[in-house]
Amino acid sequence: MRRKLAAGNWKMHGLAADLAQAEALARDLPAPAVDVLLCPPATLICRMAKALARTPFAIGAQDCHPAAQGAHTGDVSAAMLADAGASHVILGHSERRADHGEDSALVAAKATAAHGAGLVAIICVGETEAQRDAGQTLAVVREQLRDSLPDGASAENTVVAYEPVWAIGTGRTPTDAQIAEVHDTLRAALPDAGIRLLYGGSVKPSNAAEIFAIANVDGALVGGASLKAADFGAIIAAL
Ligand code: G2H
Repeated sequence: MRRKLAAGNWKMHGLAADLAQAEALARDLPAPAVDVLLCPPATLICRMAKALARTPFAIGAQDCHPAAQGAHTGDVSAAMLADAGASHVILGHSERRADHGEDSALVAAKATAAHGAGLVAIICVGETEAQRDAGQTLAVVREQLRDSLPDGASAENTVVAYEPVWAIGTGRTPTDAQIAEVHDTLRAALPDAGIRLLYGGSVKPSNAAEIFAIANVDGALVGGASLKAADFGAIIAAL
């Protein structure tokens, strides 16, 4: 039985003052029956890890460099993130694939680096609207998964998130049948039956319970709704 995971992706949102949202959520939330993870911008990892140290909340990053160290101005290594207090790192999010031209081979290299530093890699895959309209969804996510998963991926070190690009931040979500079809496909392709499979893309309190009831959905990667303590709390409670 895979334990459910609610992961909040703050993206490029959040200043020190916003830590109060996370602290309030951790303080007010009844002991969660699921794993909870918050991934703030890199600047807040250290402070959030300290603020939430005695709570069930884990802290994650949103990217890492594939190298352990070196002349890579502006980048952050997996070991640095672990040193700052992170236990997870999101990799291959479609915003990084689009904004920074990241391909699946680079995502796999980053995941290897994350594993080497003891981090759990949350590897994102998902089709664009044009790919879905062209009937390519399953082929696209299968290929992304095959090429993004590093050797040695297991339930202990890897989570996969299905995030249809057209559903991210748009308020649009796939039908239950569309989510089920992709999750069943990804599940069948995963090397370890214990690897958790999250859905991400416009998850909010009003649709969380329905999405979480779909077979092979082991939790959610939540963007916008994770920025408000009440909304993220409601999503955690729906898991
Ligand atoms: C998808 C998701 C979080 P949102 O990117 O990873 O964002 O919930 O805002 O669509």
